[in-house]
Amino acid sequence: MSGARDAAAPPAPGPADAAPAAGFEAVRSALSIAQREMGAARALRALSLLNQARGFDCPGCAWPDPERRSAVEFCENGAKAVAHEATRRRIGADFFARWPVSRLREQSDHWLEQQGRLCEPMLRRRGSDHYEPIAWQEAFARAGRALRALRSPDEALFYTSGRASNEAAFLYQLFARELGTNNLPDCSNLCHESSGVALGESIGVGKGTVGLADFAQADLILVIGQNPGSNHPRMLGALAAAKRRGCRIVAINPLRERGLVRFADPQQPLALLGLASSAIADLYLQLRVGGDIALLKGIMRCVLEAEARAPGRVLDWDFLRRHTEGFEALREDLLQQDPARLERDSGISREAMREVADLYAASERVIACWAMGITQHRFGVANVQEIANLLLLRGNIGRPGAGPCPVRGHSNVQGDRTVGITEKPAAAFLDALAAEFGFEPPRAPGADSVAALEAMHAGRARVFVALGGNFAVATPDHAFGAAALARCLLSVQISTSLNRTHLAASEEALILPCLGRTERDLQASGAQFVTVEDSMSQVHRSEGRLPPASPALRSEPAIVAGLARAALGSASRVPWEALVADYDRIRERIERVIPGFEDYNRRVRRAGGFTLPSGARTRRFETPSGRARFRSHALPGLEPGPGRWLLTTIRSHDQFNTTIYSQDDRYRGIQGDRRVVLVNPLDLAAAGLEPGMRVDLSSEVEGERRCLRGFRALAYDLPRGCAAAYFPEANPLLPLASHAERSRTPSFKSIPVAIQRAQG
Ligand SMILES: Nc1nc2c(c(=O)[nH]1)N[C@H]1C(S)=C(S)[C@@H](COP(=O)(O)OP(=O)(O)OC[C@H]3O[C@@H](n4cnc5c(=O)[nH]c(N)nc54)[C@H](O)[C@@H]3O)O[C@H]1N2
Ligand SMILES: Nc1nc2c(c(=O)[nH]1)N[C@H]1C(S)=C(S)[C@@H](COP(=O)(O)OP(=O)(O)OC[C@H]3O[C@@H](n4cnc5c(=O)[nH]c(N)nc54)[C@H](O)[C@@H]3O)O[C@H]1N2
Ligand SMILES: [Mo]
Repeated sequence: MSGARDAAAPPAPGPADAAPAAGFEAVRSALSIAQREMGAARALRALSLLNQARGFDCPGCAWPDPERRSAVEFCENGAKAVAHEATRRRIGADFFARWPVSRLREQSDHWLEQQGRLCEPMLRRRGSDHYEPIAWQEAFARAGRALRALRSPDEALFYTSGRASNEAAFLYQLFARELGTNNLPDCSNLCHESSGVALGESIGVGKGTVGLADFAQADLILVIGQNPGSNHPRMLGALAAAKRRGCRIVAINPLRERGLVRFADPQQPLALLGLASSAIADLYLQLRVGGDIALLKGIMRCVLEAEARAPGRVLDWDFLRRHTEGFEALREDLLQQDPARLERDSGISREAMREVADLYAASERVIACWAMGITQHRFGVANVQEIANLLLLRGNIGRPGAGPCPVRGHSNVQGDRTVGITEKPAAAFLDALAAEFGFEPPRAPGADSVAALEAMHAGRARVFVALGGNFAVATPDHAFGAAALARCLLSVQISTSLNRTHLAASEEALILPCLGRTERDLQASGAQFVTVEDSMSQVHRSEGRLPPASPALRSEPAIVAGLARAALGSASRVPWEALVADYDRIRERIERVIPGFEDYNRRVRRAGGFTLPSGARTRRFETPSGRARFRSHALPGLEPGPGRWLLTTIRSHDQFNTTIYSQDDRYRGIQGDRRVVLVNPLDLAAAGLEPGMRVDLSSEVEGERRCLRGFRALAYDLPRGCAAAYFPEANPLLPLASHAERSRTPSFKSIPVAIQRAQG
């Protein structure tokens, strides 16, 4: 049985161990992309402002900025995200005159995004195959008329992607709610919703409890179902620094990801010259896809055994008695597990489980980090709650150096939730909104991302508005998404660049191009900044300084206000124009509605901003009983069956979600092709397939059969019976109905598939 492998073990049959992640290679790649897209001068200016106190927040991931910043406070992939936004390429009216929508549909997603920044508002009229320019006021009026004409405000959907600022997002939800709907699906539904639901129940708050300072104190950090080398590269710096202090790191991931194996810190001169790099993971558990519950139960069983050998010395009894409930039920559940089944389901040996348990029991302060490898399963909520169980056993929460750390994706996805982007608003929030603005917000829950697609498909929702994102590509079952949008009367998309969702066949479509993070935002009262909340609840400012891609662009808050005024008319209780004239006025409203933002405008102007309060951080658990709760879950039982694999979908090193920068995936040694499926070499041989061979993938989930043709099978170091393919190429294999229990996050990370030699 495979299991834990020492990080110093000989190279595996995958390309992951070839060289350290980051280092010179990363800096060179970042600079060359930046220069190609932006030109030398603009690149230098953009990168020197990135993540600096008076600059803009990186539009990439939500990893926080350290208190003491270096001159180079960004990573290779942050630089790519900035280059993509600050590119010199433009698409305006002439482009859309040349390209009918039907021909744009034939282009790849990569090609669409690479055309450059959208420059002016565009309208595709009913029956036309072309987008044509439209004046801003006319665009707003058109959208306003369509929204007013609906039989019910619940026929409108307001999707948000997590790049929107607090100010834009607050206005957007205000608009939807004054119109009369809670239909606010967002990318969080597709992402960390499982973490929010699970932690809310377990510890009374749907967010993590650690800050960067805790990384400097932990003795053990678990990195579960996360690939920070590509998706949160600056986290590797925090892990390497922890490592230098003697902190141990355990990686739990079916793929041996290079960034978790070895890292050369681009901020250290020796590392840049290729003279120094650090090993990251002390222990690397290559578990089976979907094997996390079995593994965590196995580890917890070993912790209980250690407690039995040294009663009173392993578990934190004082914490358990004072602050938790449900421990006895957890213990019973663990004791009745069959250890052989835990090994089989996780693919990890008992010895390796014991090794982690011993490390865990010997560590005073433990942090558990996780991302999409945990949340995007049918049992995503259960996964997160089993992680919380492990932490609770030794009181690893609410004290320095310890706690849960769901590492967020989009740079402001956490902030968007905080300021009201949710289809299930709390009553207290709605009460505060009502008191502040003097209208009665709707109380019935709205549609999440899955329900939004279903509603459009069934003709129950007719107008689709999106504040960023690429909804039809980020979601499962692309054909269903396209058909759903095609039934809408109107789609209105506030965007920076062209993507496939703009090409959906709704009767009419508007593209409203907006300023990006990097760009100067001038309003009536002068230059504005916006604010964002990182993955660790730190709220800080972000101010664009580059000249806008086009003089016709408007800011997201201004576009939302324009739409709101047009839809709600003069009867609206919100002074939209005044709020947009000076974003301090928006922040004053946020402060009055949402707890934790006291003195917002002053505190956010301080270097580093401020941290939002959270009860769990001080062991005040805001659950009904005031205690943290152990929640046990059944093993999911994931045997994909003979001749089948459990497929997980992953991001390459050269993409940001649906935006593909290139066809390469440097750290995994894959070049020039994204339609690939990674399979264990022994599995390939057993199935009579050869590496590089053309294959078809098919799935049979929820009674539906789907097939994707023209993939290439690659031999890769991952457990037998498991496979991996890229998001979004593999999304058509997943039906919309397959999602996590309770959080309804699509099960993007466990799709049973067959892999067969390509037909014909
Ligand atoms: N450069 C870049 N940065 C990004 C993004 C990007 O696309 N590009 N996206 C942003 C967003 S929105 C998000 S949500 C984050 C995503 O960040 P991640 O969650 O790191 O991204 P994924 O590629 O989805 O990777 C999931 C990891 O989980 C592992 N995994 C898959 N299945 C399982 C499983 O069953 N169990 C376990 N334990 N592990 C599993 C995979 O091997 C992979 O290493 O990154 C954010 N940052
Ligand atoms: N199979 C599979 N599917 C997945 C995932 C997976 O791991 N596997 N991950 C899921 C996850 S975690 C997420 S978060 C979703 C992502 O879903 P989305 O957030 O909907 O998708 P993105 O690709 O991030 O959106 C890219 C588009 O956003 C627009 N944009 C970029 N910057 C800005 C800006 O500053 N303002 C505005 N208004 N628009 C902007 C551009 O037009 C760009 O085309 O995908 C999900 N889908
Ligand atoms: Mo995400």
